[in-house]
Amino acid sequence: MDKIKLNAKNYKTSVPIVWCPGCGDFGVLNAMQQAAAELEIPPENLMVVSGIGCSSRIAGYINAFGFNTIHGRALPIASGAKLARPEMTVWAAGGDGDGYSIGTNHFVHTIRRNADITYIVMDNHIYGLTKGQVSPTTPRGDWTKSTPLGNPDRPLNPLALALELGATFIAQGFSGNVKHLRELIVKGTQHKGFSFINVKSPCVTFRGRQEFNVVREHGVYLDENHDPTDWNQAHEVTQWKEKIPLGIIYQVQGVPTLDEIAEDLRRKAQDKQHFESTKDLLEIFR
Ligand SMILES: Cc1ncc(C[n+]2csc(CCOP(=O)(O)OP(=O)(O)O)c2C)c(N)n1
Ligand code: SF4
Repeated sequence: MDKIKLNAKNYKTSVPIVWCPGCGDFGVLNAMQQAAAELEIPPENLMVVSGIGCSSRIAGYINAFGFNTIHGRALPIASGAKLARPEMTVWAAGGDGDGYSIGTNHFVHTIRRNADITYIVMDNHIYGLTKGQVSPTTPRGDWTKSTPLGNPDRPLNPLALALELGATFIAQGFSGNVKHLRELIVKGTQHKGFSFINVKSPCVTFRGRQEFNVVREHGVYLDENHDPTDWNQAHEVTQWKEKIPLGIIYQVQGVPTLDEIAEDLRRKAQDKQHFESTKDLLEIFR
């Protein structure tokens, strides 16, 4: 039988989309659906796991296995899904509040384990769903509903954090450039290991439409002068103050993934039928 050619429409669902008109997350949804089609992933081989937030609703809007889990917990659940079904493509998605506040611990440990999943964060610098409180990426001094005198905290730099933690694929996209974002998602999905894509995805309701212009004015697309395999160059890019880097910032191949390590342990445990002592059991972890 001829293979059916998939297109972005095959990844749409009938679930009503309740995002505000103009929300940046529409661009991310389009890019994910287009990337799935380009990668020709049959919907039954794709899983989208999210946390809680406006952005996390995305799991319901993509025709695939979907799990809108609990706040900050998309990554451990996505890692578990990948361990159970390594042949599936697993995407985790959510917001900056979900991933960099309550979910920070999972961000750290999923990077450390190099789970072979793609994590797409819709970074709008605010808590949208709960109506406009400060988030870890809100710029210092900005007014929000929970910082009426201005945000007193320095914003978190998720790109620098991921690089320092040893992430094997780090990219940044913009929901206002769906084509570019689609390419990043395709490359992130093809990467063997944890791929992290931070997406500037404006919340038009609680931060305003001008956030699109901020990215258009300050965004710099990385070109052939940037070598993503060079950690020092990547580090420099993550420290930009006035410019916003867009593209693949860092990528390193050949780092063992969580499912490869688990498979190796499984094989070693099966090879060794009996354990004489705890010492024997511990041997397999060496
Ligand atoms: C344990 C827990 N704490 C707090 C909340 C309330 N809550 C829901 S979404 C959210 C933040 C959402 O912000 P973000 O992840 O940036 O997503 P956005 O809505 O901006 O897309 C919070 C604090 C919750 N659902 N569960
Ligand atoms: S509140 Fe903000 S993040 Fe939520 S749907 Fe509306 S524009 Fe998007």
